Amino acid sequence: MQGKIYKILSNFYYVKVNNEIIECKAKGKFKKDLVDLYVGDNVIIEKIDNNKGNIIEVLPRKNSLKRPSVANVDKLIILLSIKAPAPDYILLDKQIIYCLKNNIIPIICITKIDKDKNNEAEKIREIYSKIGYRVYCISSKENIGIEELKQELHDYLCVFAGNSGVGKSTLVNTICNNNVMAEGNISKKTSRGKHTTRHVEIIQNQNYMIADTPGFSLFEINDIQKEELAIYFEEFKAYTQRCEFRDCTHIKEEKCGVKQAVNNNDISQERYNRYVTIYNEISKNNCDFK
Ligand SMILES: Nc1nc2c(ncn2[C@@H]2O[C@H](COP(=O)(O)OP(=O)(O)O)[C@@H](O)[C@H]2O)c(=O)[nH]1
Ligand SMILES: [Mg+2]
Ligand SMILES: [Zn+2]
Repeated sequence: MQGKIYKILSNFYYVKVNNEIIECKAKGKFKKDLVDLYVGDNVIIEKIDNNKGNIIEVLPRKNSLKRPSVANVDKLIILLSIKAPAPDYILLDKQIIYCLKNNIIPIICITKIDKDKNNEAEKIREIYSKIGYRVYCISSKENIGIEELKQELHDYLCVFAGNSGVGKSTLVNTICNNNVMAEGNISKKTSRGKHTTRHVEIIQNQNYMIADTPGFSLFEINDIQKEELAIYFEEFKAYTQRCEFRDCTHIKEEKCGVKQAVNNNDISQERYNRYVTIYNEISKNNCDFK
């Protein structure tokens, strides 16, 4: 029988098979060979009792996230809030890069739009939907945009990411219509939420598969070389043929199609600036290690 690991508690793996949860152990030779089993892993089990079984095989993963451990993530719901905390655009772009690198669909979700006095959400939506990303503007507090977002999540294994305090727990609770997650209070001093979410588990609710996580606030993109960074700024691609050099970095070169496109407003200046910032960050890291 094939199923998906929904929860791991010490040595027990809770595997969902046809809408039924089977409590499994990883046994014998298989256990020894196996480095790790993650929530989200698709596994083959043999049933030994009514609600008990053994995991005998794990199927190849399409991706896996390390901290926290989740496998086979379909969509990363990247949350950024209009206020408290202010939008972290560098983090947003790094998370998009991370998704593209790991075969995950990035979904951008701007939260707390009830606090949007300057129509900032619309600006963000414009920039990112033009590139081709799906952008949702929501308010859990005033129940705006929740239904549209729900359609996006249906039947996909989704992980919510974003800085502490952006409204991850509140949103998951709103979507699931119950109090499955602890909501942190924002401490006035730092304007950042407390870490209240501890373990990973796929929340079982109708047709949603939401892996609640302690929060992906920091993304390491150490394994990305600066030479490949431009690939992950997908809107550059249409203009790179106009670069004079094939290995153009799109930074210092004079005849650069990407820079021309920025000047013509075909590529967002802000996105381009963040490309340069991230490029320099990667360069520095490389220098540190070489
Ligand atoms: N104004 C407003 N506040 C929100 C909204 N969603 C969440 N919050 C508040 O933001 C704070 C942090 O929310 P929480 O869900 O714990 O954030 P998390 O750290 O990302 O899980 C809490 O005080 C929430 O009440 C919203 O849509 N509008
Ligand atoms: Mg939380
Ligand atoms: Zn160039």
